[in-house]
Amino acid sequence: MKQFIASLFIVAGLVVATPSIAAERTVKLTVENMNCISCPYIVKNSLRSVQGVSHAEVSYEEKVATIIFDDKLTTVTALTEATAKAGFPSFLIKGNTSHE
Ligand SMILES: [Cu+2]
Repeated sequence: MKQFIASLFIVAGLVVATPSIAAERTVKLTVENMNCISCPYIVKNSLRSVQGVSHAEVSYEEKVATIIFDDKLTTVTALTEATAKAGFPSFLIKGNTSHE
């Protein structure tokens, strides 16, 4: 019973703590159509132009974009739309949502 109560407190703590850390998120997108070494720069610039993005790195070798953004200012959809508009459709492959 003691353990049960202790675990309840842990769960409650997590629920309370989540909103305060929810602002900054890191996601990885798989990026299509990158076929030369200039492409990552175009993708990177398209991502950095999105309001709320604080960091964007694109790996040409892995075809992966890593983005740090404020989820109060933008969404993953806005990020994938930004790369798609630049000619590079992208898809979420990993994100630190509250469920992970
Ligand atoms: Cu290119």
